[in-house]
Amino acid sequence: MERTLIILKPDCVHRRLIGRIIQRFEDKGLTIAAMKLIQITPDLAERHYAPHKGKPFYPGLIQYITSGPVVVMVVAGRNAIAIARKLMGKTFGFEAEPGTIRGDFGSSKTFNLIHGSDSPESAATEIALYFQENEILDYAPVDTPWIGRPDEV
Ligand code: 3AN
Repeated sequence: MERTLIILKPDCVHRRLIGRIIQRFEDKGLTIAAMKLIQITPDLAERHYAPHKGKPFYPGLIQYITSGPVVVMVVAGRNAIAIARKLMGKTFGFEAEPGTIRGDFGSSKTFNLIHGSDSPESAATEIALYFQENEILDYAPVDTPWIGRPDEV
């Protein structure tokens, strides 16, 4: 099953949107395989956002992601990475389509509510930054047979 790292960023936690946003992942049929509330340290933030180091928005990004509690989750399911990115919408709230998380809950460039891995490689790297393998639970919710046939073409 494909896995992706999702972070509900500090604006999401402060604005009490955790439940409503997690609901969208559940509604879509994805599975929460791991979840915790943490405060990201500057050191961890720098490792997570290493690919963006040197970009003009990098200092603000580190400041934002370390500014308050976040919810980190491993979300699993077939095509979990692409599905999560579609649920999130475009990076900036003012460009994201209505119906998406960013499109419905924000209009800012900086405060964009949520992170989701953008490829299987970054998902593996990012998940390892936040979770030990034994913290990630491998289980099949009872509705799994009705979420999608494994042999569908
Ligand atoms: P996404 O989160 O949609 O994958 P990326 O990977 O292009 O977006 O950027 C990573 C993060 O960097 C974004 N989530 C956003 O918080 C931040 N970011 C990217 N570009 C800007 C920008 N021009 N101004 C402020 N923050 C930005």
